Amino acid sequence: MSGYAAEFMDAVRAKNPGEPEFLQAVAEVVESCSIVLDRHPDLREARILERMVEPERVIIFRVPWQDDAGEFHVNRGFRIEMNSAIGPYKGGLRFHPSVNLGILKFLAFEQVYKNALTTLPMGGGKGGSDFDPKGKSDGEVMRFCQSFMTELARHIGPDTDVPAGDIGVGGREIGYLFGQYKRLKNEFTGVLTGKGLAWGGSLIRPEATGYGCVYFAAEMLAARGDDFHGKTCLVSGSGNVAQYTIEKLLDLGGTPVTASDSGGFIHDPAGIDREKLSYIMELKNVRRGRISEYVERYPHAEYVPVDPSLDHNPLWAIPADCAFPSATQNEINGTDAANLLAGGVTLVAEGANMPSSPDAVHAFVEAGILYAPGKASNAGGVATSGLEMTQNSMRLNWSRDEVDGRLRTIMRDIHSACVNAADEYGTSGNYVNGANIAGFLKVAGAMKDQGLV
Ligand code: NDP
Ligand code: 2IT
Repeated sequence: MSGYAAEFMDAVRAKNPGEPEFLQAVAEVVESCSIVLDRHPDLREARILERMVEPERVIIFRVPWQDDAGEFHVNRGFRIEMNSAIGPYKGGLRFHPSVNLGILKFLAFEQVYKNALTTLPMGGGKGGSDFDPKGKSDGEVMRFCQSFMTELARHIGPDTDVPAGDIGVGGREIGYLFGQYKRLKNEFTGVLTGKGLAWGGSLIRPEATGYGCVYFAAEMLAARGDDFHGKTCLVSGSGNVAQYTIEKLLDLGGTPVTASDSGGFIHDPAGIDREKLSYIMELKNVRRGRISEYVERYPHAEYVPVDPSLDHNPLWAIPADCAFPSATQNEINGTDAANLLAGGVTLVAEGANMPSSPDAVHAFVEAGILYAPGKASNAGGVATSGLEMTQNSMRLNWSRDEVDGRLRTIMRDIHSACVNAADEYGTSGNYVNGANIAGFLKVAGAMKDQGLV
């Protein structure tokens, strides 16, 4: 890191102790953008980066709720309103016991640049709670969501801040949250995205993150005159992003062979076909079961439990052509990255947010493989949320083909924006720099135009 970047990071570190994920996300952007600041001293003088790392607003609140046995519980709720330079705050809600301020600040920070890349007018935000939906009844989840929204409703609105799903928040939770917002405000508006189709949702939104990630990867391959046919693909996670990544890989001729959850992974060398994928969808979305159950139904596949204290995840040591990490942050460390490269992987497209540790990112960039950072490759989800907002504003619904076509165009445009920015700043082929620079320049320009904001 250059002198300015190193000094900048020292100051951010001193001001945000105990937030390693946030510091990691900031360091990555700063590393890519110091070359931009060298070329644009006006942005440095305007202290744009210093302002960007300070959220516009952080809301932290108590969420009391009652379980089915009548016991009282309390969780912590958050909403980070990071940056509204180019549109209302936009970003998901995560319900997971690991949620804390630093993790949501990292996600909100990433979201600012990701949303800028989508070409749509959306600022960046993120929220959630340390509530663990696992093992809870529908009634418990509903009461939690109602309590969470009772406070959050004061801070959001269709032109202010528009939350959506993330880990632990899917269609069921968005329904409970939307119902409570409507009761409190007496307004039927597009205040959340990921809504049900009958009440303002958009076709393709559930599929969009996974589909978009595979569209982005297809663009990277096409730039090298290649495609997915005959390619073995590793996928982690078995939630929303992983499921639709697998589906689109099948559409485009790839062979997905793995899926995982926090307990371990399944490896199905014969390939996860459409019938097996529908089993996974029913298992995870309806029965809310564990991926280990896959091998009871398909005994030729192998289930490997993963001990979190291991220094690597054996999923990433399976020989393959492509990898789609779609579970959570830092799921690929330096050892995993070395294993992926040794196993023949030449394309990594991130469905999850920041799934690769800094060591892993450097290994991929150093090796010169096709490596897409999440803020570019997983932007299809929020982009389609943007399309849901547009449809809500127009009070009409687009067809599946219309939304899918727009998603495909957006992913192609994001790919071009990354390639062009990387070329312009002398780091051709580096999608990390391309994504960070293109996202940064758009938001920085808007902030500058708006004065001291
Ligand atoms: P889901 O809750 O639907 O699924 C999450 C999956 O990841 C589950 O299989 C879960 O396993 C696994 N997982 C979660 N936490 C961990 C962990 N700490 N260790 C190992 N496995 C874990 O979430 P999504 O599919 O929506 O999100 C996955 C990733 O994609 C996240 O990084 C999210 O931020 C990102 N993302 C999501 C978008 C969306 O539109 N939903 C858009 C862009 C990015 P288990 O059930 O055992 O917890
Ligand atoms: O990380 C993300 O981009 C999301 N969880 C989706 C956000 C959204 O507003 O659709």
